[in-house]
Amino acid sequence: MKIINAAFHISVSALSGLPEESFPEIVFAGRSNVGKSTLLNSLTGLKGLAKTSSTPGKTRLINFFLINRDLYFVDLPGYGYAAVGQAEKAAWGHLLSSYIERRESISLVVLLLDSRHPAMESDREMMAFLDYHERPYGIVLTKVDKLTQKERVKTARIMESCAAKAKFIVNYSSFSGKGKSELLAHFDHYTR
Ligand SMILES: Nc1nc2c(ncn2[C@@H]2O[C@H](COP(=O)(O)OP(=O)(O)O)[C@@H](O)[C@H]2O)c(=O)[nH]1
Ligand SMILES: [Mg+2]
Repeated sequence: MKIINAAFHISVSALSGLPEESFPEIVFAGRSNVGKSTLLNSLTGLKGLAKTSSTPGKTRLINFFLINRDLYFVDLPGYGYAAVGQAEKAAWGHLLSSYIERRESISLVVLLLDSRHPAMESDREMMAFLDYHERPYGIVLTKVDKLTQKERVKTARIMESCAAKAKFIVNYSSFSGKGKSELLAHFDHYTR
């Protein structure tokens, strides 16, 4: 797909605030600081669309972006950030999991994994959760510009073993643009 139009639509902090299920939703999930906001900005070509931050754990809302006026990109709260309180963690966890469980219009979940530390405990839990709820998902390995050759080999090996069910695995760098056209091509199968 080609993104010709992207605009912030709404942020919600509870399921009751979700917009009507008018469009297919491509959902972006990943641990805090994995590079999700940066990826959304790079995909849409709009630098300020999703706020990026080098302070992890800041995004606590589900953000909807309307793409080409017929698709939502949905930015989920980052998970697995240790420094937030247990109660707060449970609250986001609930919002995130009930959204994924119940939302009919989700067409694809894009799971972002840091290419230097792919498939950590919380990532594996997320994959198991998506499998259990039969949500199709693809994997994006972020920040590949930071990988050494040795890490590249190690990451590829880890991905072979843990992601048999993923629809795709894309190596991505928001800084160089690597992986962008490949990822957008995969999205063609999940739009209307
Ligand atoms: N080297 C490199 N750094 C990145 C890339 N994408 C994001 N980052 C950095 O990772 C940090 C977290 O990014 P952000 O998009 O805010 O992560 P989020 O918490 O997942 O939304 C920021 O300091 C970004 O500059 C990338 O492709 N390459
Ligand atoms: Mg973010």
